[in-house]
Amino acid sequence: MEIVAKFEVPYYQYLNHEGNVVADLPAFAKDTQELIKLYRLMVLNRIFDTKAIALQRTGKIGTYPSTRGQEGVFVGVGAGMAKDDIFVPYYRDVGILVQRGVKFSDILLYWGGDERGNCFASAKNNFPYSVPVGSQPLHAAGVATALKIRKEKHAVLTVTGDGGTSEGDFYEAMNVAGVWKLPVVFVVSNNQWAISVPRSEQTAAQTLAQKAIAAGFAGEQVDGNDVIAVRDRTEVAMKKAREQNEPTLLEIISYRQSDHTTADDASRYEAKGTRETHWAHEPIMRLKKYLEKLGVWDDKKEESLQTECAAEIEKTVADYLQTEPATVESLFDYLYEKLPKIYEEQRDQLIQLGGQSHG
Ligand SMILES: Cc1ncc(C[n+]2csc(CCOP(=O)(O)OP(=O)(O)O)c2C)c(N)n1
Ligand SMILES: [Mg+2]
Repeated sequence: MEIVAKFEVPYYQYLNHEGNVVADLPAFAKDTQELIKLYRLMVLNRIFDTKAIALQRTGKIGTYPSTRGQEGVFVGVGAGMAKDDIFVPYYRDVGILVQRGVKFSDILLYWGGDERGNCFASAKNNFPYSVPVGSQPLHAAGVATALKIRKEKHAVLTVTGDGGTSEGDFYEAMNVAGVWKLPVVFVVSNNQWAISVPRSEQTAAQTLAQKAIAAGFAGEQVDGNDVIAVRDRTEVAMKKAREQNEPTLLEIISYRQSDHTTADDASRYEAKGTRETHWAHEPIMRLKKYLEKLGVWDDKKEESLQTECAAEIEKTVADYLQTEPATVESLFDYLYEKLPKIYEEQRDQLIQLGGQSHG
């Protein structure tokens, strides 16, 4: 017997959960202003998240997938991308989209059932939200193929959940990315749940990162509660995709500190106390501890940041609530170039009945 192949999956962390540096920091992380920017974005996203859930509870939006506890993942990935890169989002990617020119008010509009919130007119390098699980990697591989044919030196990034990695589509996209050497990064946001299915029942694979190995490229794990690690590994992977047409899979590990969406009740399947145990590792407190140790953060700065971010979110919520509602018949607008007769009749009936959507 001889060994014909051997593989390794590295794990990246720079800040441990006590806020101590455990590895050589990347260059950007030596600039405290850069770290404060990341910190602010995580705080802003959490305030938005809390507000979005309150809006759903009071009937102002339809449903909402929380990002609580996962701010390090989405803020770090967004910060690691360049403006000209292309982003193919799944439904939990608020923290990335808002760094790429999408407004929080558009995100509320979308979850309020208004497709105008999903057109991202002011942020053209982003695909619209696509909710079918596992479909995004295929779209991303397609875009990466186009970039390669056009010889454009940008890269594509897409995010899939841990559950999404069990879909055939996910493997097909990875396979083609490997064999065609596509400039694409597959982020797997491993929040340890796919609605009620825990990671342990999702796959027998030891890591999700190793799924890249079968497709012929590298996979690595990143501590998703360490925003420094997430930004750094995203930057490295995107550079490799742009410059060498070499794909990467980043399995970014965090914990879903919420129900799956506002339509779910995790207390029916999540063991009592689990969430609280994981809370000790959440990303905002970790960076705050580090900033305090550096002597660049204190209670006064925290208070003014909280006030400033809350005001920004209040303003965006007001923008959303003041948006003229879409007409109900607009639900027929985005499926067909020319509406089939049967739908034309239904559309006309709706117009006769009158009525408006959100509000
Ligand atoms: C093809 C498909 N099957 C099922 C669903 C219903 N569904 C929505 S989210 C979800 C779980 C996804 O979990 P994961 O991929 O881990 O992402 P997370 O929501 O945890 O971020 C399922 C099964 C769907 N949207 N699309
Ligand atoms: Mg998940």
